[in-house]
Amino acid sequence: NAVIHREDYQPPLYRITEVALNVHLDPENTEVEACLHFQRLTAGPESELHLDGESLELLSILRDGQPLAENLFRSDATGLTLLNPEPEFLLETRVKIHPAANSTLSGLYFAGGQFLTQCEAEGFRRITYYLDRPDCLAKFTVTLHASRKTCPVLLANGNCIAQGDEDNDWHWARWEDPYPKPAYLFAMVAGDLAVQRDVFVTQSGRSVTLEIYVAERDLGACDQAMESLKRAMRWDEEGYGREYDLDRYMIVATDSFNMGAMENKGLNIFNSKYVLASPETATDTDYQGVESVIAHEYFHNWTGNRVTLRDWFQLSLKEGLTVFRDQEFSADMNSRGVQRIGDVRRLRSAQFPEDAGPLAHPVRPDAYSEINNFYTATVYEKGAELVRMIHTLLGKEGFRRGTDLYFERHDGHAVTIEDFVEAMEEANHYDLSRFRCWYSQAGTPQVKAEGSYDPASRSYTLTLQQSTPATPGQPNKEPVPIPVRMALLNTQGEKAVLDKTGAVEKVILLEQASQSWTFEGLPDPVIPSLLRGFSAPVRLDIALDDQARSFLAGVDDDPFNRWESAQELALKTLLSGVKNHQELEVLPAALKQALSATLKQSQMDPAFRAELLTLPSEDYIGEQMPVIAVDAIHRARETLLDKIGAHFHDEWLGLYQDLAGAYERDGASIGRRRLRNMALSYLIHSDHSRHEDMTLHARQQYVQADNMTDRLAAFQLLVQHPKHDAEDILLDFYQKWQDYPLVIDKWFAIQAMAPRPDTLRHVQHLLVHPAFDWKVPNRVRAVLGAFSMNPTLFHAADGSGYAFFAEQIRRLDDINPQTAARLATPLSRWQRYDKVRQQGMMNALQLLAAKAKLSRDLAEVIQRSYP
Ligand code: B3K
Ligand code: ZN
Repeated sequence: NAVIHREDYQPPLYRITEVALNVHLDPENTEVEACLHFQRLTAGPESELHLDGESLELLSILRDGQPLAENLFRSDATGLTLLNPEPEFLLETRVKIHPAANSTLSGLYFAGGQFLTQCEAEGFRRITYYLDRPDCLAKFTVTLHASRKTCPVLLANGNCIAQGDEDNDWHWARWEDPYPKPAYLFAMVAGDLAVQRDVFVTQSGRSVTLEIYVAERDLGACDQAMESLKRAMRWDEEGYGREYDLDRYMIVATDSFNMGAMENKGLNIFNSKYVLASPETATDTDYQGVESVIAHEYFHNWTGNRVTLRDWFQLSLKEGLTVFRDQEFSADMNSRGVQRIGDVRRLRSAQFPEDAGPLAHPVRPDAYSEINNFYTATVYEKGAELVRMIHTLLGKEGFRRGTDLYFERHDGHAVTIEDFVEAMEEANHYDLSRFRCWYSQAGTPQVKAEGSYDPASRSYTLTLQQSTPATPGQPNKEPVPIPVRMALLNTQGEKAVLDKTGAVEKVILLEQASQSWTFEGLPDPVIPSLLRGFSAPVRLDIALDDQARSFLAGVDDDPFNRWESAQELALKTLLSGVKNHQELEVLPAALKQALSATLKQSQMDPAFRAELLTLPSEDYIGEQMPVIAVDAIHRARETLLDKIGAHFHDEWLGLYQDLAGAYERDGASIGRRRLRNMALSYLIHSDHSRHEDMTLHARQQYVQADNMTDRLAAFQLLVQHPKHDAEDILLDFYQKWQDYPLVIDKWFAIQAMAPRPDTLRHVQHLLVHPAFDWKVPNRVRAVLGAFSMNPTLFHAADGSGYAFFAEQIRRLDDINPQTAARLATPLSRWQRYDKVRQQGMMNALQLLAAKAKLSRDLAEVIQRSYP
């Protein structure tokens, strides 16, 4: 498979000024007529023009109205090549495609009775011959034709400018998008859809029609999406001065989608998971997911669409920036501290492992063979952290000056990460030359901190050292500039004055391999609070004793660091329990004290309190070990949960009772449910020592809950309990919710993640359950994706989990290569396990490598995982 290199970028030979499409929609055989106006851009010797095209059946081809002679073009599996093209010409092609047979969900596909498209990254070439690259911007007019009966709704980007009837009960609609755009932002939808409408008045007083298209019976579940959209539109006006630019904004929900959502100009297409939410069917987490993805896709209108990408290596230009924007939006809408903790948790659980394994790549990659494999946690989440660091370095106003200049300069253009960094620099007269290294260098930097207080000079000296481990293709690493937000806390927990300006918090910049700072005029010893708010995506190694950590967990006014200190305390206990299980016989004093303090803080935001009381995940514990000790980690964590459950049994029971309340959707109620469900989980863990059956509480909650958050929490505790028989509950849940695919996905996923010895056998049954569907990615992820995150069963020492998993991925690859490749990535982490498991994982990779007709997507993942 050909590898594409960033350095080889060449501007296009031609531009396409205008595109007119005529699409006759039929599930079996759809015909696409494309009329493209080409203009030569660069002089040069090239006498061929290649148009991308995949799985297209060419029916006819005209140039300037005349059939094109056979010796003037050639077509193959990658597209159409025009020989000796004129400097300017009109090309008309007619092709046939097969939407119902398209299970890849890329290009035009027919699923759930609807026609839908997905063109990012390279799906448009599966619809018609085209210059399918993001730096080719054109104006599109699209005419859709379809049966009025099955497809009463016909949508495409922009404005509907005409429509009418046709013979045989068909009808048509013509859409025009006034903004030139790359083909990856093209979309069309046809089907029998209901719509919820609203209006948003922009800051300049224009009315924008907002439309959410869903199946009729889901009309009642669109409020969260609609409200989030309006909040996002307002927020982008206020925070960035960005106004929406079309008269309508449409969102379509589908159950058949490869990822979360897609920002097509004026016509977003969404996985229904990020649109539909009602209290009975969606958890609080689901509601937050809707809010953030709706905002994310909306923010793309400026960061991605108006200013787009020159080439796919620049992907993080739109994704990193847009993730940063959606994270900040969510922080403004909810609790900033809790939001940051969640964002960092995601970064650490997905991006850090990626950056430490064979799939590591820079935020701006240098090479790929299948671009869809680069929609990664590194490009998205680490990319967002880089933007956040620039924000930290320039300050809020400086950052805004930078984005203003960026939009002013590049509106309507296809640009690079370099252009973004330059705008930031020039608007602020700030030199980011060394910062650029963050974009080109893979791997997570490690920062080692050492500090000492000198009573004689009343000063504190802090030394920071950085190093970045080697990653594939990058054996030697440069130091990167690392902004470290810091404070020094005195023994009363107050922040000490750090300099003559009276600052009590500072951002110091670690640029060298090693640097020291001295802070003077400190009458008492201090404890450092470093990397506040997680100011850089690094691993911080700081030797603090339990007492200092417990102190910070109780008093640090930086919510992230306060949480981090609590995590570190628990982590230390867990790691020593992994090594020697007997260490867990008694709860360590510092941990006990920190937990007890948090349990007493009834004034504290309950969501934050729940964060402080959550133990690090098994994955995170494993991440800290040279070799992930799968079973010992599970055992240690379960034991610690039991101990904490039992020791604070009365407190958990008290919380569980006190926090009961009627369902509301405000932040306080969400936090209350979160903390209460955590109390329930600890209560069940307290069983073992008390010989009382706390699952009765869960059963009662399952039956009585008036919302999905509480019902699902109880359901999960019962189904995943290693000893509890929950067959009746499983059946009941399924019967109640069988008509709600998103809820049934949860039913599948919770079973696949259960740490029970019979889970593999169970998962095998799930794959032949009547509700299982290989063609629906949400369902496949609910079983296979969830199973691959099951820390003990996926990693069963006998290799049964890996072998089973590889078999299924092999099957999926023939149906949906993009999803297969993504799901396969956990196998890439084989180096992190013991020899026996390594062998099991390598066998699985070999089984996949040997597959006939291996997709380019999966081939690349395997090849990089196991070179
Ligand atoms: N831009 C899309 C992702 C497209 C993925 C293509 N394989 C969603 C988003 O990031 O907003
Ligand atoms: Zn995005």
